[in-house]
Amino acid sequence: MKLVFAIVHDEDSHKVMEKLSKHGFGVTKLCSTGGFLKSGNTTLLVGVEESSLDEVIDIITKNSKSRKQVINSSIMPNGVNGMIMPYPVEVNVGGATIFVTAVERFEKV
Ligand code: 2BA
Repeated sequence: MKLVFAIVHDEDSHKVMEKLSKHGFGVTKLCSTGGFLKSGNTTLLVGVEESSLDEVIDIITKNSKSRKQVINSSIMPNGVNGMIMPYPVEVNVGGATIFVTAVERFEKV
């Protein structure tokens, strides 16, 4: 058995969960925060048999969009009396960041 951790955009999470459930996969949603943007995203946990792993990754990939997001980074420009100026930086976020780990033991009691 494998455990899939998929970090997706909040706006995609509902659709991804719906499709996974429709295909019979169990899924748990965790609210998470990215270290770089410091804004909310969603981490989905999916426990799955190895034979269905590709199907799960395919569903997540097909339903997670890539987006551009702008953050204000602070820089100290030369010659402006040491003032800190906000500087917009554009980054590409997602589709999805996916980790797959082995499950040593699985119990449902
Ligand atoms: P954040 O850490 O908020 O990162 C958002 C986006 O900012 C990233 O998108 C990436 O394009 C950019 N970014 C991240 N760190 C950067 C840096 N040091 N310099 C420049 N740009 C940077 P994604 O790569 O699609 O990642 C989306 C979210 O997935 C991340 O949100 C984080 O929550 C998670 N993630 C990504 N890689 C991870 C990893 N190796 N381990 C754990 N979580 C990860």
